[in-house]
Amino acid sequence: MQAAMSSKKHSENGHVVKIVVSGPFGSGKTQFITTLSEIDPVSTEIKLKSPDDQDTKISTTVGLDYGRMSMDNGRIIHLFGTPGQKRFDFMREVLTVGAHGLIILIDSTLDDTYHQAAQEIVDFFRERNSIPMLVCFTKQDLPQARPVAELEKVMDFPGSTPTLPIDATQRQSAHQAVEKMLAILDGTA
Ligand SMILES: Nc1nc2c(ncn2[C@@H]2O[C@H](COP(=O)(O)OP(=O)(O)OP(=O)(O)O)[C@@H](O)[C@H]2O)c(=O)[nH]1
Ligand SMILES: [Mg+2]
Repeated sequence: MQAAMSSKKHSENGHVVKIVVSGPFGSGKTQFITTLSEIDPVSTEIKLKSPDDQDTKISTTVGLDYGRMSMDNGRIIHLFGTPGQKRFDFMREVLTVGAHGLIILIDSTLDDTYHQAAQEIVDFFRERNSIPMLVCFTKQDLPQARPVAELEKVMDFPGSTPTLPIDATQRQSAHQAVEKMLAILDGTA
């Protein structure tokens, strides 16, 4: 990732940006990358053995997700998704090497127990590195989604971490998250 090491601004034409997409099990990481990628995304899904995890979820990521997209001005964005299951925690560290930005996806529809798991992931990154972070609350299109203000109260984010409500299944909504991440990296957010 040579270009990423240069002192060019992230918004400049031709600049390559690496964004890691993380978050707890089932928060929408694979969906987010699939929605945005301009190439066939690389995925490492296996079927879930116990479908009691979530009614609609039949598979889980066991390695990584990878997708690539380009912005109107020529910026190339590499998206790397982590697995959500705890046994693959080490992949977060592996995938974060050389990353410019971190998007944490958190499911808006679940209760506070789930958000403790989300908090562990936020703390994991907070303790290990200082990569700029954007928190996106997914599934905001679903009727049971909790309001962002309520979710923010349940969680403790570093400093003034920006947050965004999204629907990871909709390109426009997911795209806004990447735009916001780039604005954070460029200091124009
Ligand atoms: N309606 C709606 N469904 C979503 C959204 N985000 C994800 N989903 C769905 O939620 C389910 C889980 O999404 P995944 O993308 O597999 O979640 P994940 O974070 O990759 O899961 P793991 O890799 O197992 O941790 C899938 O059926 C998605 O289509 C969203 O914003 N809105
Ligand atoms: Mg996944």
